[in-house]
Amino acid sequence: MYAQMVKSTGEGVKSLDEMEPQERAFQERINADVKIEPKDWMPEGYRKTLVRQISQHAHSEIVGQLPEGNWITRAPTLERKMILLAKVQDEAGHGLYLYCAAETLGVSRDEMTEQLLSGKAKYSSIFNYPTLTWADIGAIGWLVDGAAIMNQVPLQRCSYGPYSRAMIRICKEESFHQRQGYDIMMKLVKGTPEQKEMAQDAINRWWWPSLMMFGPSDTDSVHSAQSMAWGIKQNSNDELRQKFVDQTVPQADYLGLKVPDPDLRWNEERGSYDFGEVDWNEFYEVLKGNGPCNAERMAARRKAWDDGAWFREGLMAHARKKETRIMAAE
Ligand code: FAQ
Repeated sequence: MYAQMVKSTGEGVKSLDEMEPQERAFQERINADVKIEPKDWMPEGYRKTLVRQISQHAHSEIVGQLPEGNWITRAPTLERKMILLAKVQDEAGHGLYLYCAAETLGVSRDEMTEQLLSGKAKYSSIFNYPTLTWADIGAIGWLVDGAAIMNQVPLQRCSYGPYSRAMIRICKEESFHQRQGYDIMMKLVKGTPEQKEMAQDAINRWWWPSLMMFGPSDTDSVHSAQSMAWGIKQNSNDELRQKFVDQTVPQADYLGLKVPDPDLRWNEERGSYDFGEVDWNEFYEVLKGNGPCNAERMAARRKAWDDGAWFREGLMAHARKKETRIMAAE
């Protein structure tokens, strides 16, 4: 049984024998690959873990519009502007599906936003880095969406139905995003020496932050063991990071770009790449709010929330009026 398997690596994960009957029945459903739906009984920890992960994922999609949105007016051609605009709109849509999925767990969108603005909820570390050149838009599509797909394809099999179904739609769009990023990189490496240099500079700056997207190493991951036992996560952070490196290094080779890792080498025995240690100090500093763009991103979200206050108030007033009219007619 999966739950017992996880116990050997994860402290605090109960085995089936240690569970009360209701919790045991719940775990057995998960072990049998039956989806959990909003009205089903679930342990409070399962609900909280999902709210945390899904809302943080939703916030990431929304905050993730900012670094790319920055380039919409500066994209080099009309076609590139249209593609980038569509991509950024897709990210907004992903955020909305995910907020809706989290709402099925009894948390409102306003509460989730308040948690983001108060610093209680996180969003992905990757969006705290600046987009300095057009090549960064290529690198985001190729590396950031590439890492996002690697992480999100297994989430399509998440045990919670609404999250799993949202991920199926999102993954379809993410693969277009990854292709458009790679296409930008292809154009740049085939261009002038300056353009190729710009592409190399972008991979130099985005490579390590992309590896950080998968989260802390397995030994430091707080939630993995329980999340895997609950079928929320299917793979550990390090497993997915390794898969991403194995998939992406040949793509960099094809582009003629150098991955900025002196320790990167093919390991014949393991059939995958050995790679250097992520700078975990940098990762945790970004999580604490000390990344290059944390303050700017949060200021943008706060401004959007404040600017929308009149609209939210208007909607509520309209809903109240409508309700009063319906009640008066009854
Ligand atoms: N950044 O115990 P674990 C995208 C936090 S979407 C910030 O391993 P878990 C699309 C973690 O929350 C990108 N915080 O946690 C796009 C926890 O803190 P907490 C977002 C991070 O949840 C592309 C603590 O560290 N994707 O890119 C990060 O089991 C282009 C301990 O970590 C998702 O959210 C990080 N990188 O595993 C959009 C996917 N890593 O909550 C626009 C869904 C870890 O206790 C443009 N999420 N932390 O305060 C997941 O798969 C998981 O939540 C992980 C982390 C794998 C991110």
